[in-house]
Amino acid sequence: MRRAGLLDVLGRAGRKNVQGEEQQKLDVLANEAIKNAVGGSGRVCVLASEEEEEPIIPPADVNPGKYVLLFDPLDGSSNIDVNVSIGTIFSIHRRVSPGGPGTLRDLLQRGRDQVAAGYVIYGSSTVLVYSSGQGVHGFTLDPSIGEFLLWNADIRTPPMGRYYSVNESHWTRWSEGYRRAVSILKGLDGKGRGKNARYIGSLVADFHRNLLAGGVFLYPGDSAAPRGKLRLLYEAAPLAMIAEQAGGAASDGVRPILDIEPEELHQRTPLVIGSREDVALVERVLEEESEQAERL
Ligand code: AHM
Ligand code: MG
Repeated sequence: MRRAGLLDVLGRAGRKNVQGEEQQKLDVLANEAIKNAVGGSGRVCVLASEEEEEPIIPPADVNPGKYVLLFDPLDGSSNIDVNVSIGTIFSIHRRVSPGGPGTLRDLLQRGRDQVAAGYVIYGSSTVLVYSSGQGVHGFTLDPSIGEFLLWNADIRTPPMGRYYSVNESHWTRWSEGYRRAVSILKGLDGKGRGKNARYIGSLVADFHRNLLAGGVFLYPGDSAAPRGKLRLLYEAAPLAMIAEQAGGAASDGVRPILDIEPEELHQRTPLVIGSREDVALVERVLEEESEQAERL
C-alpha cells in the first residue's frame, strides 16, 4: 500500500463482492495475500472473508488446523485511492466441528467465543492491536527492521469520550431514537458541552482513535438499511472484543454485539462501539424512544 500510487494497484477491480459493493484492486490483492499467508499455514481448518461469498477451505495437501479465521482484508475501501488510513480486521475462533475441513458451523460462532481478535492500521505508522482475552496489546511496525514492536502492553479506553463518530448524512433515514442520541452527544440537550465530531470513514481508524482518546462510533440501521452497513463477523465482533477487553463496550443498540448468535456469514448489524458510558447513553435513549413508541 505504501507504494500503491507507483504500481498499477489503485482503482476499481471491475467486479463486485458478495455485498454488491464495487471491489478495489487492493481489496482483491489483500484478500489473496491473507489467504495465501494463513490458508496454507496448517493452523486453520476454514477461513471466511468479507470479499468472498463462500467459506474458504485450505488446500487439500495441508492438514486442517484447529482454528478458524474470519477477516475483512481491507477495511475502509473508499479511502484507498486518497491515501487515508485503512486497515485489516481479523477474528479467530477455535473449531467446533470434530475434524477434517472446517464447516459453516465453525464460522457461525458468537463473538463472545472468539479466542483472539484484532486489526492492523496502515496509517502514518503501521499498527497492530490485538487481544486474546487478557487485555489489549498494541504494536508498531518498525520498517527499519521489519518487526512489530510493543508500544502499549495494556491499552485501556476512557469510560467517557471526547468524540462522537457517525456518518450524519444519513440523519433523515435514522429513527427518532438515533436522532435524539446523536443530538445529546452533540450537546444539543443543553446539559453538557457536547462532544467533538470525528469521522474518517474507515472503521478501523475511527475505532482506533476513539479507543485511545475516548469516544463513541455509531453506524445505525436506518429506513433504507435496517441492519446498517457493517458486518457482524468481519467488523463488529472482532472490534467488540477489543472494546470490551479495553474497558469499553459494543452494542447493536439493544444487546452486546458479542452475545449475538450469527445466522449467516455476511450478516450485517447496527453498531454502537467505544467508551462504556457513551455506549450506555445511546442504548438508554434508544430504549426510552422505543418504549415511548409502544405507548403511542
Ligand atoms: P468496507 O469494508 O467495504 O470498506 O466498508 C466498511 C466501511 C467502514 O470502514 C466504514 O466505517 C464505513 O464503511 C463507512 O461507510 P459510509 O461511507 O457509509 O460512512
Ligand atoms: Mg470493512
